[in-house]
Amino acid sequence: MPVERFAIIDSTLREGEQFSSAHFTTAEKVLIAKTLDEFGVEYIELTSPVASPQSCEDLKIVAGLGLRAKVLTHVRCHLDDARVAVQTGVTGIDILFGTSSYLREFSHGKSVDDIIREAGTVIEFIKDHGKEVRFSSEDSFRSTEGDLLRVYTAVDKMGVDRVGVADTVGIATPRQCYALATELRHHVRCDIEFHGHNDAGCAIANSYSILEGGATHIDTSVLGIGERNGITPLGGFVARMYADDPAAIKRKYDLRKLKELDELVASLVAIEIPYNNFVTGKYAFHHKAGMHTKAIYINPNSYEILDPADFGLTRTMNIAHRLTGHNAVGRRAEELGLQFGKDELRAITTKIKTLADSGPLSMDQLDALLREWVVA
Ligand code: HCA
Ligand code: CU
Repeated sequence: MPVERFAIIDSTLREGEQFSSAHFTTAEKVLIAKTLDEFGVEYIELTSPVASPQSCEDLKIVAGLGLRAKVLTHVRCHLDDARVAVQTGVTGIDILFGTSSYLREFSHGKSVDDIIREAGTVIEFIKDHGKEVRFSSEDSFRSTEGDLLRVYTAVDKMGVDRVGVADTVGIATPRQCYALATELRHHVRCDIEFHGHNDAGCAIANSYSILEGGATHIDTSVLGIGERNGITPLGGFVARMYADDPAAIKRKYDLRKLKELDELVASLVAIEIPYNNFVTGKYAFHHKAGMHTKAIYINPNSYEILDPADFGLTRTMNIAHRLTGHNAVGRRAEELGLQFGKDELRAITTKIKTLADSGPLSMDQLDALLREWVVA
């Protein structure tokens, strides 16, 4: 997939604000926005200005920072909301309407014709004010395809910049995402955005598949924070795209900022970065078993598709355990300036494995054992 073609809409300051423990102050929003901008996301989406008086103030402040990233806000498909949003200095406005039978029956009670008519008024108003406009259908994957396509086709004709596909409940599969995008490409000329929740663990795969099908914009948040267990995480999505084309991703984004972003947001919402997090998890570049460490010493590509150095990180190796191998032990000995013959190295390795059978060893213990072997 041509990596140049897609853009990231980071929603840490909108979807992310809906995360259980998120409550960003103005200064924190500014810091997150600036760091995202340094990373290079193309868009930053903030909470609706009608959510609260402070939300409106903060939106104006972030929109006025002069960032390279375009600043968006996210509002309901109401003229009242749009009227406030166009006065905040944002580049674009994301509007949202529920098209699924659930939302039509249990939320707003409107027909598809009502939705199209109301969207028309709001879209026209926003365009008249010279703003980018995106129309998204909430809970897209539980909407009937006929309804969805009617709505998207209509808003495309009205001149929206993007239509948004939202997997609000995290039910979509990669195959469905691909199929919907290819179908949509036959009906709309505008860009296609995807917003995917991660309830069933498919958010990154869905984002990737929908791009393959012809989508152009992906919503992310730092660490994936959002409602429930959140949406496509920025770092994981970028890792997926990097795996396709490292050089192109490095040109597009400052990957070395990812750790700072993950740490910043984790601390602001009072969580730890998960141990298995993409790229920035404590063990994301950790190697243990003998077969792995042996190959990593020779060529890191053998067990790493992401080069930690590209993200400003370093790999770690654990060789003090019973799954270790003589190659890794030999390398460690070399690092300590010790030389052993092949047979000796095998004997030392057997000793390490036997010791480690009765409990974990530390690197210090392993180093001591190597040094004592020389003396013995
Ligand atoms: C929600 C709204 C939303 C909107 C996504 C979008 C969703 O909080 O329910 O505007 O594309 O997941 O549907 O975040
Ligand atoms: Cu959402």
